[in-house]
Amino acid sequence: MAIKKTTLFVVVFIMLQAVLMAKGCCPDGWIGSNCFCYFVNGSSEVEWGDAREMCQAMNADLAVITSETQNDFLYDLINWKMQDSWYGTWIGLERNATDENKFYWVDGTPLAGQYTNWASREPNSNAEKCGLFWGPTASQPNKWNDALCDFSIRVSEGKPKPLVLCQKAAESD
Ligand SMILES: *[C@@H]1O[C@H](CO)[C@@H](O)[C@H](O)[C@H]1NC(C)=O
Ligand SMILES: *[C@@H]1O[C@H](CO)[C@@H](O)[C@H](O)[C@H]1NC(C)=O
Ligand SMILES: [Ca+2]
Repeated sequence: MAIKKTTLFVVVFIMLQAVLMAKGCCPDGWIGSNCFCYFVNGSSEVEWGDAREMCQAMNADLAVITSETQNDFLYDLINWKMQDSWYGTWIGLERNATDENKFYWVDGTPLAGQYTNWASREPNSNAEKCGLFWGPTASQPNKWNDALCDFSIRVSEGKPKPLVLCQKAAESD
C-alpha cells in the first residue's frame, strides 16, 4: 500500500511538473510543439494582411511550415479546435511582389528548395499572392493554395472564410 501511494505521488508530481513547464513555455491559450507555440483564431474572417497584423500584435507571426510532420500536426490541431469543420487558414506564405513565380515565408525564407504541400494545379494565378492552408471542407484538404489576399472579404455572406494561424518561438525559461 505504502509503495503504491508513493508511486501515485511521483506520477502526480511528474504530471504537475509537465503542466507547469508547458505553462512557462507557451502563453495561455497557445499550443506548444517543437519549440513553437501556436494560436488559432477560429472566429476570424479577416484578409491575409489583417491576419498577419493580428499575429504580430501578439508578438507572433503567421505560421511558417517547414515539414510534413509540422504540416500534419497543424492540420490536426485546427481539426481538434474546429471539430473538423473549417475551410482553411491563412499561413505565412506570400508571393514575391517583383518575382511572381516565387514565394517566400514571412520569416524571409524563400520557398524554393523548402518543403511544399501545394494542392494539385496550385499555385495557379499571379493575382493570388497569399498562402491558404485548406481544411476538411475545402476541395483538397490538408493542401496549400495561393489565394487572393482579400479572398475573405470577397466571399459572400455565410460562405466559409479563412481562420488565422499564429506562431511564435517558445520562451526558454
Ligand atoms: C480573433 O478574431 C476576431 C475577429 O477578427 C477578433 O475580433 C479577435 O480579437 C481575435 N482574437 C484574438 C485573440 O486575436
Ligand atoms: C523576391 O525575388 C527577388 C528576385 O529573385 C529577390 O531578390 C528578393 O529577395 C525576393 N523577395 C523576397 C521578400 O523574398
Ligand atoms: Ca490558387
